[in-house]
Amino acid sequence: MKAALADQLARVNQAHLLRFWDELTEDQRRQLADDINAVPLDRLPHLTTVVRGEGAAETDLSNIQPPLVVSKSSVGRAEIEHGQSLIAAGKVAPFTVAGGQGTRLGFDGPKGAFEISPVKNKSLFRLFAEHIRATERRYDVELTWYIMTSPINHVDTVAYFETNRYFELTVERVKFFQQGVMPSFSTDGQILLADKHRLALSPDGHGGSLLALAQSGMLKDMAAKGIEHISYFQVDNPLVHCIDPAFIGLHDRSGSEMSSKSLAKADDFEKVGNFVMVGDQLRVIEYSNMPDKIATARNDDGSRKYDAGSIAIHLIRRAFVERLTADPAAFGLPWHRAVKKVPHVDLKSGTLVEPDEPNAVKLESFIFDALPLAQKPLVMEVERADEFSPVKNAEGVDSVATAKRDMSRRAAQWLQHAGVSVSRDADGYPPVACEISPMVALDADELKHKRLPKVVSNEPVYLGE
Ligand code: UD2
Repeated sequence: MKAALADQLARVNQAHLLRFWDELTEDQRRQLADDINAVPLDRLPHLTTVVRGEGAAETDLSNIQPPLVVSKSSVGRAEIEHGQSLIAAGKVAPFTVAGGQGTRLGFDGPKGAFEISPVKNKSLFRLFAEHIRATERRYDVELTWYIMTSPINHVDTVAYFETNRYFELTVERVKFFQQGVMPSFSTDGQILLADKHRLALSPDGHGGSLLALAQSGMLKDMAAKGIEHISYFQVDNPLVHCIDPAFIGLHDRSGSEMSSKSLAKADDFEKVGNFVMVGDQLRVIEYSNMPDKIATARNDDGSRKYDAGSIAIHLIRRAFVERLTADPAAFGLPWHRAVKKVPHVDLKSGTLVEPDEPNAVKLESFIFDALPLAQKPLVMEVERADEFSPVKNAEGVDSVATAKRDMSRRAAQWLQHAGVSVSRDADGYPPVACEISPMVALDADELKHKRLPKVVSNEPVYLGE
């Protein structure tokens, strides 16, 4: 085994990975070989140029314009009904990307297990599961929920669903699959060892979901079930409408291969991607790559010129993913480079180094880089208060506290819309925690048809089954 590995590694200048081979047990050698085999060695020459900052994904912004954005409120009845008929015919599947590390939140477990709802403390996964069950009941359809995990959280994620009896979903219709990994590199392109027998590996970014859908057999599973559209969302947004008829109807009717939701940015530097047109291509520029001059540009009337923020909710045609991944060797989204602190084994001393400063390069690909490859991509703008409040941080912006408050605000807003008297402050927040289970209503209009109290008192409000 050693000779074959050594030969492969020498060809891509990574022979140092076997530096401690002779000290390893048989099991450890097998583990190291597995890690090495998980790395796309044939792509290493290209990857190491990206690592050195020579071929990273960069967009020429000389020919940039704001994109055309369709407002959700302008989507017509016919489109909504079309979306509803696609859902009822089983042609849409929810898809959650949940392979990330969730380091900023500081939660020791899969992020989807984080308990967030303001009254009942339901976890993100439980909220999505209820949304999916409610959709099944409303449209009298069986949905399959695809969930992408990664080697860092796969076992824990599946165990969490098992402990919670799959939140009453049909077990066979919750499909987990794992995304690929990428090694961390030293800044000169050497793969780092996390241990003498382990590479420093991390998930390859949510852009890896496209290849993972193909290679795990999930695309075939979708095809066999007649699923045509993938309703993609991140694990961190408790306000997400996992399946949205207006969005689906608009996307399908427009013949779009990939559609995205946007919202008006909270400020110039909000940490969301930015939808832009570069020439005739729709693209997202991540906040970290957005030049200040463009982020702060204004229209003649003083409004923000580049105001469409990406909330990482997309509809993707299965046929589009099939087209892109038909030849896996030829397919690849651009790699984005991030310099991070990565503990690693020192090759001379064999001891573990815990760096104080960023010392390593991680590479990730992003799903939104598929937009310029799609036919007729479109952007639909939604209301922030109704659809977006991510849990990213333990405190401050996009935190546990803001997500809970925003869930209460939406519930209070829906109650008021349904004729219930609720006191709310100038920003719409109620004085007490409010929560509406997706099993009671999936949107404000559905709540109107439910039996409701006339007034909300000063006790926390929970509407559930
Ligand atoms: C993401 C978007 C940003 C904006 C924001 C909205 C990127 C690069 N940026 O920012 O533009 O839309 O969300 O909330 O996406 N994940 C995986 N595998 C991975 C990496 C991430 O499944 O290898 C999942 C992760 O579990 C989470 C989601 O992708 O559900 C977002 O990941 P993030 O927290 O790294 O993205 P963030 O918050 O920087």
